Amino acid sequence: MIVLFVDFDYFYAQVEEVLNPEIRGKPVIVCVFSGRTQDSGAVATANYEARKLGIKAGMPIIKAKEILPNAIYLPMRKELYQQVSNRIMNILREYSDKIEIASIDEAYLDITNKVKDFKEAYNMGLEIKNKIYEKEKITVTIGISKNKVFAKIAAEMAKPNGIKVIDDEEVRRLIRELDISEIPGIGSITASKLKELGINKLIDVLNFNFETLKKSIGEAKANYLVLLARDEYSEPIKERVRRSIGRMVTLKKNSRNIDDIKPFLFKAIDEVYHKLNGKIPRTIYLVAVMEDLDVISRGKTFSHGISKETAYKESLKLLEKLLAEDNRKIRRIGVRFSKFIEAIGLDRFFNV
Ligand code: DCP
Ligand code: CA
Ligand code: CA
Repeated sequence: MIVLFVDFDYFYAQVEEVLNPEIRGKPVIVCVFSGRTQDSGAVATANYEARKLGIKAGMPIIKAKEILPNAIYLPMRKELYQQVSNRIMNILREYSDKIEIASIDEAYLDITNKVKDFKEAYNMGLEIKNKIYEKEKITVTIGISKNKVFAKIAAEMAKPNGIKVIDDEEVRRLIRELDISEIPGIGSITASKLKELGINKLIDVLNFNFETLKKSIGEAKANYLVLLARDEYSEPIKERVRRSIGRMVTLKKNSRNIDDIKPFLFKAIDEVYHKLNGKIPRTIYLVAVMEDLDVISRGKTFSHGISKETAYKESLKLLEKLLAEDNRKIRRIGVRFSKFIEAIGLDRFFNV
């Protein structure tokens, strides 16, 4: 197997830099403000300028402000980052349809049938980096190896804006030499349990009593480490089935007027129904991005499938409800559908 893993660099902060180029070069800190007091909340991520000076994801905003009172503090705009992410994932789909989107900024591509060796995989990686930069001005780091875990480790080693191959020989070396806390999925708690048992490297797992290991860290993690240590790990790339499908559009100007919003809403519905490819949803969500970029939604589940006409009608009802319950103006409007009716038998013949 040849796995190519893509991890977007300091992602939320980088999107902010792309949107506001004037903040580039300065420490930028993206925050999740909880809203309880002015500065309560946590750091979601920071650019490398801020990291160099000691800022970390998860740190309380108050603490970050003690360290860097003059950094640029921005509220998290998840909706925007998700859009950029979706567009980058679509670029990645051009390189392999076997793609596992692991999070907003990570994807694994199975490129076994697309390249003949790591050299070609590396070149594909360079091409992907260039394409993403050209289209979105976002830098990413790429890791390539024989399985998902070592592809991710390769990316961790090459961050930021890097690309690295871990070939089979280096996998064998890392099994002996890499600190066990560097293994994806092994958090600090598991790592310290392992260290107490005297397990510092993957190789140590092989000389350790499996039952004892299982008791300490649980069966799933114990099995995972044994497979890795034996160099037999080969989890396939899992193409996630899309559980929901939606579309958002931006209004001409922020509004609370149903007549202004309606054409945009119906346009979003038309586009989703086109994308549905005959799948029939039972749940509809109306999704609105408010003027302050807060995202809210209202939904309804039917006992039967939702036709496009029902979707028009129901979305307007949900919009009225949302406007009655919220007094802000709407900036973007859209719909999301889920709970698809299984077209029994059909999906075996059509690729739905
Ligand atoms: N994130 C968050 N809260 C955290 C950690 C991460 O909200 N405690 C968000 C913000 C990140 C995104 O998830 O931009 C991806 O997380 P990563 O750990 O991949 O970190 P970055 O992409 O920010 O940085 P790196 O360049 O190290 O990949
Ligand atoms: Ca990541
Ligand atoms: Ca990242």
